[in-house]
Amino acid sequence: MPVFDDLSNMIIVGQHIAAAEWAETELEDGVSPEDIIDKGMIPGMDEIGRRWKEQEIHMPEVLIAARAMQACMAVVKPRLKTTSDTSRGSVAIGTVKGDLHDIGKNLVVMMLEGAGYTVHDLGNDVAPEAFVQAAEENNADVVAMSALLTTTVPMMMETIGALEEAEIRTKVKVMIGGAPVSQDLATQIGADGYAPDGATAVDVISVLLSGE
Ligand code: B1M
Repeated sequence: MPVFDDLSNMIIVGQHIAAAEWAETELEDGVSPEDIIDKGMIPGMDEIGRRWKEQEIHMPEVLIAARAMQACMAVVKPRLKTTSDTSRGSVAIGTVKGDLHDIGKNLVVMMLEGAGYTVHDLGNDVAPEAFVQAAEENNADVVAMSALLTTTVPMMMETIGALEEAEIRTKVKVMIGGAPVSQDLATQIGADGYAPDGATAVDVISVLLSGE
């Protein structure tokens, strides 16, 4: 039985090589990628968040933990099962303008790809016009926006405005997520869906595209 706390601790102290090796070994032993993410990686990053909030650590510690998180994701990502041979739909996703947080968004990307969606990952600091362009160029079914800062949440509304201005709002569904975001906010700004995590994001998009 893997001790997921070991992985959480490696993330916390930023041992990116050891963390990636731990994930690799446990995957070989049959542990599921979802368990590695949910029971080892995310709790590690949550603890980093708590320590930063309490001012027990500073930016360099956060950055090395983020690097360990990304190193693990690189190992886990190819092992997430793809549940479908054909694409279930096209999703243009990014973290909104002014916001550099991309760990959570990257996890959502992994879950969506694993579930069989074609994902166009626009990265972080994505301007409203860039979401519009990506949605048009890729004929996206969904525009998915992440924000981690309360100050960048208004960019979600601006992006929805840009989709309306480009006259493609009726062609795409809009989903939002990220720590300062909620279902109430989604309703308020006219987004079609909200997901608190990657697994729910898959379910929400599935419902949005089924037209239920
Ligand atoms: Co920043 N940061 N940060 N940071 N950082 C937070 C978010 C903060 C809460 C810390 C705190 O003060 N307690 C705070 C925001 C406060 C607020 O506005 N409410 C904060 C701040 C203030 C800042 C800076 C302003 C600090 C400064 O410079 N003074 C600065 C801003 C830079 C910028 O963006 N312009 C900054 C910088 C950074 C780093 C660069 C050092 C680094 C980011 C590295 C990176 O992402 N590559 C960083 C980090 C790592 C954090 C914390 C510690 C961890 C975030 C994280 O990765 N969590 C964070 C504290 C915290 O969250 N407790 C903090 C793990 C991740 C798996 O969870 O991202 O929530 P999360 O994603 C979840 C869900 O939210 C959801 O699914 C994911 C998986 O379950 N989800 C979606 C996310 N996106 C989704 C989209 C969806 C659906 C679900 O659909 C589209």
